[in-house]
Order: sequence, then structure tokens, then C-alpha cells
Amino acid sequence: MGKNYTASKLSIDKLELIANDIRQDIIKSLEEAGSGHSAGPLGLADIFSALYFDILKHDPENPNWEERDILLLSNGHCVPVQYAAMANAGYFPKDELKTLRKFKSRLQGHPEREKLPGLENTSGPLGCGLSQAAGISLSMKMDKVSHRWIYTVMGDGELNEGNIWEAAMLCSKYNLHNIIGIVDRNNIQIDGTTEHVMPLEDLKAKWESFGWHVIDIDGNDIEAVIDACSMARAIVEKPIVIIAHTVPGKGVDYMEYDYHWHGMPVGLSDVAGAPPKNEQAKVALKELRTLRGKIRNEHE
Ligand SMILES: Cc1ncc(C[n+]2csc(CCOP(=O)(O)OP(=O)(O)O)c2C)c(N)n1
Ligand SMILES: [Mg+2]
Repeated sequence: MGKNYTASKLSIDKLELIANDIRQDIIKSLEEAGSGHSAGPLGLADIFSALYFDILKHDPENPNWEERDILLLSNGHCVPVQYAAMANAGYFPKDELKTLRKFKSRLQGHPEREKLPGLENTSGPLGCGLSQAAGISLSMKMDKVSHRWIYTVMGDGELNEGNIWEAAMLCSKYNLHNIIGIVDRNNIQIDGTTEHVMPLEDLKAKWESFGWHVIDIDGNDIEAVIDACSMARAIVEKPIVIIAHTVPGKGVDYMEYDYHWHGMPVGLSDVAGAPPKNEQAKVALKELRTLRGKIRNEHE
């Protein structure tokens, strides 16, 4: 029998504490790896806490459970947040997070489906996740399976890939409404702000014109993420995309909103405003631990 976290209903403050643990694990694993992406994963921690500990129907002890929902990470470079969420949920021991990006590790810098049970897709080349979702959804349709959802996380810079929009048209044509897209609208990408590199607005109108239902939320508000996903599951007329506004680098003051942290780990960067390299992890972890206290106080 699979585990359905939705049935166990953790409180929002517990989910926020888990998100904070996920952030600390991201910092520790990136420091150990000495390479990798910081800003996107930190910004996505609330969404991943909500997904793995509330929204998804899944069972860490039985990753291939036939009734499970599917989570696809299309923006594969953000996988440190997925590994941290999976370890916290019990897919593998937390100690294994130290092997991120190491030779022969199951935790590669971009997700490899066949390496780690629980990963549903391989990604890294941007733009593929929605096509993968479409294939899975069409096969579920053939099998007359209508009660499993396919959550597909995409980056906003990733939306520059034409492939996404080909998939968007197809999902709409076949009304693949068990696909719930989640766009990490953090306004940054590899080389600058999204609106500077390749303007995306009016993003809501773009998705709507491709036949999608759009829900716009604060992606760092766990309750909003959970509510948006339950709303999305109730919509059967169209595929659904949640535009989740997040803060890149969320939780680490010297990283927040700064695109230079897109592909930088703590300990290596001389981005302006950052602490000295050998202090970066310590400062980030101290800040997150303090924040953890604040979360507790707010809810007490
Ligand atoms: C097909 C392809 N082109 C280019 C890249 C290099 N690349 C990696 S991440 C990235 C930026 C993506 O932006 P976004 O999805 O917004 O990520 P964020 O900076 O928010 O983490 C680029 C261009 C890639 N991985 N795949
Ligand atoms: Mg982005």
C-alpha cells in the first residue's frame, strides 16, 4: 500500500520547517560538491516541501507504486532541491546528499531517471519535461487511467525553448488535464533577468492563448501552492499551469534576487555583496537556522 502524504496532512508550519531543512541540505550538498546551482533550488524549496509532503500521492518505500502521481523536473539543473526533498521524505539516507555530483554517485548534477529510484525523468537539456509529461499522459489515457496527476516543474528562462510550446499545443489539443505545469517564475536565468535576456510577459496571456488554464500564485507561500494544486486537480476542461512567483536564492540574504547565483555554489563565488568564500556556507546556514527559529515563533 502506498503512502499518501495528503491523507496525513502536516500543518503549514511543519511544511515550512521542512522547506527550511531542505534549504540547509541544498547549501550543505552544494558546498560539498564544489559546483552546482544555488538560486533556483533555494527558491523552489517551498514548492518541493509542499509537493513531497502534502500534494503528491507517492510512497518513498515503494517508488514504483502503480497508483503514484508523477513529478517531472524539466529544469534539471535545479535537482538539488529534489534530492533534498526526497532524502527528507525517506527515499534514501540524508548522508547520501554528500555525494551530489561525485563520480559514480546516484545524485548527478542533473537527474538521471535510471540511477535513482523515485526520479521519473532524466533532464538537463532544457525544454523536454512538458513533452515527457504529454507522453505519459497520453499513455495513461490509452490505459483509461484518470486519477493520477503529472506535475511538471519548469523554469521561466526554460520557457525560451520552442519545444515547450510545441508540447503546450499538443497538451491542449488532446485536453491532457491531468498535467499540472508549475513554472518557477523567479525572473532570473543563466545570464541575467528573464525580461532582459528574452522577455516572457505577458506570460499568463501566452499560456492562455495556447489553450491552458492559468493559476497565478506566490510560490514561496506553501498554503497557496497546496490550494493551487487542489484547484488544478478539479479543472477538467484544459491542462493547467501554475505560474509560481518565487524569490531566487530565497532564505539566504546575499543570494536573493541575484542572477549571479544561478549556477554558483557557496564557497566559490566572488559575487558582489557575498561574504568571503570560506564563510559563505557558514553564513547561509546560520541565517537559515535563525529563520527556522522565526518560523517556529510565528506559529507558536
Ligand atoms: C537546451 C539547453 N540550452 C541551454 C542550457 C543551459 N542552461 C542551463 S540553465 C539555463 C537557464 C535557465 O533559466 P531558468 O529555467 O529560469 O533557471 P534559473 O536560473 O531560474 O534556475 C540555461 C540557459 C541547457 N541546460 N539546455
Ligand atoms: Mg528562472
